[in-house]
Amino acid sequence: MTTVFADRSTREWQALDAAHHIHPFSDMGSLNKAGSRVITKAQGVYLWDSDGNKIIDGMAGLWCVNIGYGRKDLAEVAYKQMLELPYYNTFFKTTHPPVIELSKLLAEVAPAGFEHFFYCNSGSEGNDTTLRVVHQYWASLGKPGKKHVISRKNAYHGSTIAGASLGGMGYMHEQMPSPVPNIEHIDQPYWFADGGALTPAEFGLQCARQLEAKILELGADNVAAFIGEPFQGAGGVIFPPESYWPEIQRICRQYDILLCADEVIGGFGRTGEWFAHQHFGFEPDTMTLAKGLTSGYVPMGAVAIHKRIAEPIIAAGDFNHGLTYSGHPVAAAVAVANIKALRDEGIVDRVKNETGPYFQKSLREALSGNAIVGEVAGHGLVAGMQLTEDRASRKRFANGGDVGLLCRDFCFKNNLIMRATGDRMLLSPPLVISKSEIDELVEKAAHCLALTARELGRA
Ligand code: PXG
Repeated sequence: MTTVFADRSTREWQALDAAHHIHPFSDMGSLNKAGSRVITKAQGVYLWDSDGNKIIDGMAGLWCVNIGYGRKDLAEVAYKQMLELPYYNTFFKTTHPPVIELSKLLAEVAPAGFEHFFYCNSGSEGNDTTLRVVHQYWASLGKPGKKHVISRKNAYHGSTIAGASLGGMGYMHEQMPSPVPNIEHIDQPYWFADGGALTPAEFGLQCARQLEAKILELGADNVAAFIGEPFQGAGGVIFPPESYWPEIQRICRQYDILLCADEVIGGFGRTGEWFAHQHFGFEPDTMTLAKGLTSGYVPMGAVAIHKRIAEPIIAAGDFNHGLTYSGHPVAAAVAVANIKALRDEGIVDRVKNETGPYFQKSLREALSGNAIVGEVAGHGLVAGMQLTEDRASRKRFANGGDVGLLCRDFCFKNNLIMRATGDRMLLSPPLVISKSEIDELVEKAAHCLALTARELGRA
């Protein structure tokens, strides 16, 4: 097969990239000197770079390629849809078959009550939309005073101004002209770091009750919603204690506060359930969707709105929000093909019953003897490994992040994509990964973590 773009040498690609391309979340000075890795093709769970290295992708791209790379059926659907109707908008009393079919299908795979969907192009826009939906809901009930949204420190909700304001990343807030007002952050449920002598269950309740304290401080009449990732992804695959979400839900219901689940990473099978909140046993009012919605083949985001929220909004008249590409026909057509494949090929079921449990067990066994791995958190096909100076006391490394970067360098050299967030190493492979590919992934991850321990004189 000929490539879309003529072949160049790695040096040539890197020079052109350095000359003209500004990368996200990067120090361009040092990146341009070192040169980026040029990824040229992919198949299944593997990537190839411009030097011909075959790399196992333990991160499904950026937590998104749930269906795996190289699906011809998705490409064919996009091609056909582009020829038939490459674009039309969904403003001004119009619609089209792809967006209708997608909405019907999402209503089938989503939990009962999620029957309405608003479309955008990314998770960030999804959370901007969530904020708009929340405010429109309270306005439609005649309670416009409910304006505050409570989120969490170390949450990731995107990089638009609203997404980053909802998120709890201080280093992003520092670079914004001013954050969106009326957003408050409580602590994250990160037991390993902050749990002290409490049991995880006690700590989970304590963290959840910070929400109650914040609501009481602000006044329940002024609070619109709580937003959270069921498990924090970019923040380090932090799985909250089991006690956390039921208590959050109780508090939201008691004080009449909407519960918004950011399912951008957790959605579409990552934990073995269709949506991660189902794993944690709570019932949100809205869900932000992106990434796995199209498996990253084309950009798309959405907000799923429970009917108890959607109905008053629909009854209230104009909702003054929309994007040129809301419900884009090509993205919607790809999303339909992707979701049908995840469902009809039993991919999500396999994560729940087979590959997920196998991955979790293999990873824990392979790392049990590594002195710097303090915890393996996760479920299904997502895991966070805490690097620690002392396992027994859960003491973390003084320069949080240095050890993670050291490990990531070993991964790079060993053709493994494993992400580092501070001193946690993260894995989130494509959901189509086979057991033998899991063996390879776990073996490589364990090897790189062993090299890291040895470098620190701990093996
Ligand atoms: N919510 C969550 C939970 C996310 O993980 C977004 C919203 C924003 O989605 P968009 O499509 O606007 O990027 C995300 C995105 C990382 C990393 O380093 C994670 C994300 C994006 C970029 C980097 O782990 N998640």
